[in-house]
Amino acid sequence: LPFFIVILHLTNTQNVDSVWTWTCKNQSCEKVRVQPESKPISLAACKISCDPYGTLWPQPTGRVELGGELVPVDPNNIEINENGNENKLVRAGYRHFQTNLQKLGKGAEDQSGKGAKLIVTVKIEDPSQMQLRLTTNESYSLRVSQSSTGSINADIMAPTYFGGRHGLETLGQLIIYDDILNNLQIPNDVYITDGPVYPYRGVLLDTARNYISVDTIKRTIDGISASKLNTFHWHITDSQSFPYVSRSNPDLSRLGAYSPRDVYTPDDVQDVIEYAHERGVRVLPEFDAPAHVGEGWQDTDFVACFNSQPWGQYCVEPPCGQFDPTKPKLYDALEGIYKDMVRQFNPDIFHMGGDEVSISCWNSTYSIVKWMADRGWGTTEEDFIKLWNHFQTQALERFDKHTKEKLPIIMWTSTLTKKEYVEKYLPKDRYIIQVWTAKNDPEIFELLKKGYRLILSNYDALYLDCGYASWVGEGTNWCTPYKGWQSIYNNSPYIYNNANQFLGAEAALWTEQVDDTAVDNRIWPRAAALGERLWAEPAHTWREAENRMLVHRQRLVNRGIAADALEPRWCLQNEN
Ligand code: CP6
Repeated sequence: LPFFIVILHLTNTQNVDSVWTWTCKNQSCEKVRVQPESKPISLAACKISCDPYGTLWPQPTGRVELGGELVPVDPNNIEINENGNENKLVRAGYRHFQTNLQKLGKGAEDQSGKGAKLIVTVKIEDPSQMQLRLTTNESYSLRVSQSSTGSINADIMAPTYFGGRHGLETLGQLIIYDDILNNLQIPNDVYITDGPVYPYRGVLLDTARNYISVDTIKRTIDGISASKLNTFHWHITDSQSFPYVSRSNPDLSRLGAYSPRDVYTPDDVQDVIEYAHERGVRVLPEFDAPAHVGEGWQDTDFVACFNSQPWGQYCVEPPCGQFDPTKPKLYDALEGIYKDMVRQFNPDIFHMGGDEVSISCWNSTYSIVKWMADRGWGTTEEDFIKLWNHFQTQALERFDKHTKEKLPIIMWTSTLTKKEYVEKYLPKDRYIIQVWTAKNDPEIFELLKKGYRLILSNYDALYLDCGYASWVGEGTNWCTPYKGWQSIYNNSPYIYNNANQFLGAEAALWTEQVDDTAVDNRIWPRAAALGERLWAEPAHTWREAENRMLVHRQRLVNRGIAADALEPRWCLQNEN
């Protein structure tokens, strides 16, 4: 008979969550069957009263008072107090806040005239700070209270727009969809002060191994901003394709894109940058060189080893390709691309790649070895490092011609960043090193000892791509096994001495085995785990964050991001 009742329940309700409700007291919750006469509290409501951080992701770092009662709000009755400091950016921030609310309440009953009015005020101390930088203050405070007339006041204060939009994101996360009452609710007595621990919180997307659509890039940016990450690192070119349409050299994408449609036009790039900017996200362009070039450069003689066979002798993945530093006209071509990128992206930091240079590629190119011999150089590793330095110095000089001030340059760890070379060729006041080897690589400790600023992308936790690639070699795993969000959550710059030299970290999705069909679920919700790690540097492990992670994953899905499921839905309905 009990079995029968459950079946009846399931068939009688449209939403399985409605079969159960939760009652919560003193941080402990009990699941009970919904009684028609009892006041139901949904799971999301329970999470607000049961988790010290409610439904928030990432957890705030300052004061967190989530009190009062949950009161119904009317998503169609929101007043935005522009407060005299409105500008285009602030108005966009309000708009995106409202859009996210509409998505949350998609299935909700119309609350017109029923729920409380929500009055949102954002005070930005310095609205003239329009560009996100490493020194930007991203903090905010948020107060939610109910007035005597019943309306809900949400007051956000922030030094910059970038803090203000984090405040709006938090406010949006406080509003929950109650699946039993089928309405939106907000706690009516909240005080939060909040700000990030690390200034650089990134996600890399490779759009060269496979073309990734602008829509998918935008959804990725949606997830980044929902998780209070702040950097979209755009690995926009590589040996396999050149989808970036360069104004100064349109031949590159004409010859190097997978098709005339699989490109990023200046309008596309502009669109992505603006989209990200409004959501508090910097777009960081990478033009990877001198290795990782190839397609697109066919009409030049600037690239060595392109399509060389057997490719394993010249690079780590076909079709190889590496700039020939001895060609003077190469630097004119690079300058054109740098100029295009600086104008379009207006970057505050630039990524010059520098990874996986193959000495044997240069060493097997007769004209290069001869050019070196003419200068009295030999062919030792050190000689090739000198050649590489010749490239890097000239490339940087050309780059610097197009910026007002000298920008910080990011480079991947490589032979050039080894302890015997790094200080000689990459001054630490100019270069930031992005570490991609395993977390216990001794080179990381050397770079810290020397005082470099680092970004952590250790592949044993932060590489999101994975799988078997037949072209790497029979039976060879291209990367370590799939990392769950838990190992990403537990990975921290904090394990190192001098952790303060880490500007932050970045999760990377390389796309040899990924295209539009899988980007969302490879990145999400795992990159959100990095979001909390970098925002809050929590002392606890992933267990304490698990309930909120489940809620956040659902939030990403509500906003149209195809984030992976983490557990059976049963776990969302049952604590622990
Ligand atoms: N492409 C580029 C890649 C990788 C790197 N750079 C890479 C290397 C090793 C692994 C995964 C990705 N595919 N341009 C290294 C920074 Cl395991």
